[in-house]
Amino acid sequence: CDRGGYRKRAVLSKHLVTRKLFEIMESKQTNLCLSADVVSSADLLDLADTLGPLVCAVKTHIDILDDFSPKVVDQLVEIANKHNFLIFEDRKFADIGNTVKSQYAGGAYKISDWSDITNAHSLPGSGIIEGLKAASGGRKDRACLLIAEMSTKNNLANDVYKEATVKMAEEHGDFVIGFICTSKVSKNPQHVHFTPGVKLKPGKDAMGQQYLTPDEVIKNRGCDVIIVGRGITDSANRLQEATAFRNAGWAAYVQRVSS
Ligand code: UP6
Repeated sequence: CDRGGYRKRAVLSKHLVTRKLFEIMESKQTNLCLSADVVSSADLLDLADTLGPLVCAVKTHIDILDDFSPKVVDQLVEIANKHNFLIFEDRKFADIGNTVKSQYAGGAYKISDWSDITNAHSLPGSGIIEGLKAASGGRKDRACLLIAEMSTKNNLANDVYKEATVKMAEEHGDFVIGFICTSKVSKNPQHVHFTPGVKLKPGKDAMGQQYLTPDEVIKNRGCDVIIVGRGITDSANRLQEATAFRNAGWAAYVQRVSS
């Protein structure tokens, strides 16, 4: 039994970004987050504009662009507003508070200026959250996901690590809105579970990535958002493939909440 669908959870969520995300998911009927792991700005913007109507969020690795310029993120924000999706920079911060503060707000990318959501490893302890929060200047429209589990084979996140990560999230609900994970790690309905390593068929890649299906992730494991990269970007027809993921993710959600 589900503890309320996305719509209910939008209403009870205190964080602006959580509310906005659940509202987008419900109104666009999608729990698909596109992982736009491409190396050209033109390709990134084209993907965001073409697939924007199908997704609740576009996840970037801004530092893999060969031709980054600040203009790219301005354009990405425009496209996000046009199609109503959130931007999620998958920075995976992992340093001391004082360092991540500069990495988040400064440097070449100024992530906190344009990305609604970012993420961080919980490994350094809660100082990393303090640093990121300080960099966001108390903006209520900025949020962070903690990496509770990874999709990769032989990763080191054990149950103790996971539980401590969830506790950290609970203690920083004004900035941490959920997790990167491969299962439902928190029972708090305000926590959003984002799951990478998703393809239409289970499998793996040559470097430790492991794939689960949308059905497994959303229906069986109770996660909220599927993150899909190569399953879409490697396809000859990205629009058709993204539609297939969107439909599969949504059907799995509908089955979960109606069971
Ligand atoms: N990602 C994972 N696994 C994790 C955390 N993050 O795959 O545990 C990210 C990768 C990539 C995307 O950095 O951007 O999710 C997955 O891409 P793929 O669908 O092409 O495998």
